[in-house]
Amino acid sequence: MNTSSGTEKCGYCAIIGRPDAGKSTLMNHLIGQKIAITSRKPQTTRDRVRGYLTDERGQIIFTDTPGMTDLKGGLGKYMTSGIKKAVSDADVIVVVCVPAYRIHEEDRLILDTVRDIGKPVLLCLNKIDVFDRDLVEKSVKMYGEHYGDPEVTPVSALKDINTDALICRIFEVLPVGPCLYDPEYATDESVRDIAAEIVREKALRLLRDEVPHGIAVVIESVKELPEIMHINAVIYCERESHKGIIIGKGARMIKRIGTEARTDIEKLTGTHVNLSLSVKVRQNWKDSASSLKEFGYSEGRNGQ
Ligand SMILES: Nc1nc2c(ncn2[C@@H]2O[C@H](COP(=O)(O)OP(=O)(O)OP(=O)(O)O)[C@@H](O)[C@H]2O)c(=O)[nH]1
Ligand SMILES: [Mg+2]
Repeated sequence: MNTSSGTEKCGYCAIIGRPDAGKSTLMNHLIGQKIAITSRKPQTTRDRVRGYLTDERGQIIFTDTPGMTDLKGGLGKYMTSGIKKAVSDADVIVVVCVPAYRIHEEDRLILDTVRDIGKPVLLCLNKIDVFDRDLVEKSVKMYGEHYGDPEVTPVSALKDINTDALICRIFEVLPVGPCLYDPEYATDESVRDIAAEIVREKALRLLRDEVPHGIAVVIESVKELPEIMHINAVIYCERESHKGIIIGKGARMIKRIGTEARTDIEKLTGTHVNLSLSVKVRQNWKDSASSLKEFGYSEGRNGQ
């Protein structure tokens, strides 16, 4: 997509940080569209997810990543390799932290890891809407001093506070170059992938704690007709008892997951959606190479 004026900027921006810092919420708000799923539960994001922001200054290609923490098992390895790939592809890295009186140990590790890789690193403190001003100011100073970034950007992704300042900072450090993606679109993720993620988000948000991290969603078919899109999805879980919880009494839970997911998919696609959900058990799928592959958590989808 060459619409270059010669001063236009374009490049890749990886969004990294510890689980639950608000990375996916931030990316969605920066690009103005819900591409990445979010929830109160840590380790919501499993895949790298790409979204673009295009304006007269150029194009920022954001990559949202899974929360950086001690990720274990086959799925953990997959998530870690996705973060590494996003960082190595990036022209600029945004590290998302949350205001605190002391620098969180995981933030320290992340900052120490990225500070020496020779790329611009912008630090942002998210969720300022829920912290008092004094703490936010102290945190900005403390993170800035520790990290040598005098311009730590305080933001609220959820309330869209000061996110423009972050966008300005990203454009400042991006290389000059023509836009790489069609400005009409905010992502190159497929409807299939986003639909699977939306179903997983609703399950994450609605289910009891023991179930969510053991689920995967596979879209078995998508059929687009002129007025309606038919989607068949399977929610895989690890145990028979989890299956019962996901379906719920009188199938109430699965119906709720389906209704909420359908509403979001309809918003995204702008068409009516008929979403059929079923639930299957697949024990230990998170450590099974063949199941990980079948569920899309293998080379290719994460670009390794
Ligand atoms: N109050 C407030 N909540 C926020 C803000 N940004 C994100 N959240 C909430 O924080 C929770 C986690 O947000 P996510 O965007 O899923 O966090 P994440 O960093 O992508 O999490 P992982 O994918 O698990 O690493 C959700 O409940 C969000 O609604 C913010 O600016 N203010
Ligand atoms: Mg996330």
